[in-house]
Amino acid sequence: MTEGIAGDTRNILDRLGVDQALYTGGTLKSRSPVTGEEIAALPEDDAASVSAAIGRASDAFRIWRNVPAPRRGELVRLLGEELRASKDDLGRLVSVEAGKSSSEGAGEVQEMIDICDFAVGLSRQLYGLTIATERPGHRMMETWHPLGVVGIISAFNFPVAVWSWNAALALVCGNPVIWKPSEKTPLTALASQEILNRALARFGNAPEGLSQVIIGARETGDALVGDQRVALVSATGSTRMGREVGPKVAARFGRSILELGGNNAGIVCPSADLDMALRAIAFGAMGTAGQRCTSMRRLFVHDSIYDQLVPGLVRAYGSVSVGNPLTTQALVGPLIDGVAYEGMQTALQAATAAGGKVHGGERVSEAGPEAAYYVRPALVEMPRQTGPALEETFAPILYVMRYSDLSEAIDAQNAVGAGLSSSIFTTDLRESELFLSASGSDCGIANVNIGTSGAEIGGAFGGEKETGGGRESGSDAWKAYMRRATNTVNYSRELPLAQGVVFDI
Ligand code: UN1
Repeated sequence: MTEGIAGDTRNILDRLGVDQALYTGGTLKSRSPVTGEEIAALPEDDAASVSAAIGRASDAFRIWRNVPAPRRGELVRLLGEELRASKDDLGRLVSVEAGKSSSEGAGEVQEMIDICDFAVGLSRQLYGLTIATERPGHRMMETWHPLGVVGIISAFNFPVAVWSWNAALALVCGNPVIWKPSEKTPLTALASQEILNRALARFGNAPEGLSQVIIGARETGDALVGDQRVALVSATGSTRMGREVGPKVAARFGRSILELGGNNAGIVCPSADLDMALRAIAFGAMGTAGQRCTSMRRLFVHDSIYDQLVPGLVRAYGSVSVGNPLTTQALVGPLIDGVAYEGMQTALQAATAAGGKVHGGERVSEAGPEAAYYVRPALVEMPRQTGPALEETFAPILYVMRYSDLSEAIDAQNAVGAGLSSSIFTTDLRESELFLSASGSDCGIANVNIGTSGAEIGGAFGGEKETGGGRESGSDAWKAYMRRATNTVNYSRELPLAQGVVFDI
């Protein structure tokens, strides 16, 4: 297991300082989608070891919540430094394990660094309000306190960035974290934990159990989700997964942040800069082989420009480079596995049956061995929005449809279950403002003249409806990781009651 990609992986893990015992001789097999080869076999956590991890985290919470927030920020500052030092190795490991292009692998680590910087600033800005009170000699305010143990469940497609959005905020907010990475990408999690361990060693006196990784599949996640001691579960993945996790956490009155599926659309208006739109659509729909939750999956093109834009897009689909992300500069890497490939083919067959005209979508066998699944991204001209266009298929398929009336296009865009991201391409102020208005896009992210994917960490990230409603990352997303107390202080010698109530005893 030291040849080829497995050897390469081992070298990266060695350089990052990950103990071999954590990824050899175990039951969870990890494969690289780049070649389909097995690269590791990790020992798994069972319910008892998850429970023990939660116990350690609970103990850590009692200490960490009293560490001043700016001091907690110092740990995250050190994490950012360590990530900068390990950016190349971790980025490459993301490419090995998730199949991302080298630029996107590095970009993912940059996203981790960015959220660390954001969280460090935040550690001095966990502001509460002072509120006008109706009672004389009183002061009313709110304080934000640490919440408790935070469980993080992440998906294969952003194997490390999504953890960092949650962990950086949770740590400055005073909470320990327990991370259950996707069983498809456990090595990047071990590596990230090791990088954090280096920051912890430099930090000096952080409590044991402040950040832990648990390895396993569904049962491991279940043990985290069902445990009363986990105050917040932040889960990223499919809507199906969210339908299970959300109610389980709610049943024990836990808190959850759900970041689930997307069926993101773009609308191209007559006044759009078509060259720019084409490039934005190409990255949004084909980038990461269509495996971002923000990937563009539907496109509504105005009748008057359809024949200008769509043939150019079809050409771009035909010529985009598909190949090994470790040895070539290809823009499109592999699908994560054979199941994803089957899902893509099933959707394309359904699209054909619904009258769609499919361009691309075939397997690119020369890009990798039999066990790797490289595909040419598919553009499907659909007569109307039906069948597979209404669902999220986690693969590079873009359904293209014509429209003639913008309000109808917006209604069609909103007529799907998910509500994550959306874009309009226009230079007409009335059109863009309508799109951003209350009767416009119903998504958590609505963009003008950029694609649906590639959000920066400064904004709140997440979406509505079947996307789950959670917000992570920037803006005031930190509030989900803290509990709010409203405090009223009486500094007078009287006891006036609110609402003028009299109770003279
Ligand atoms: C995801 O696909 O789960 O906006 C997250 C983006 C990235 C994050 C995507 N910043 O595309």
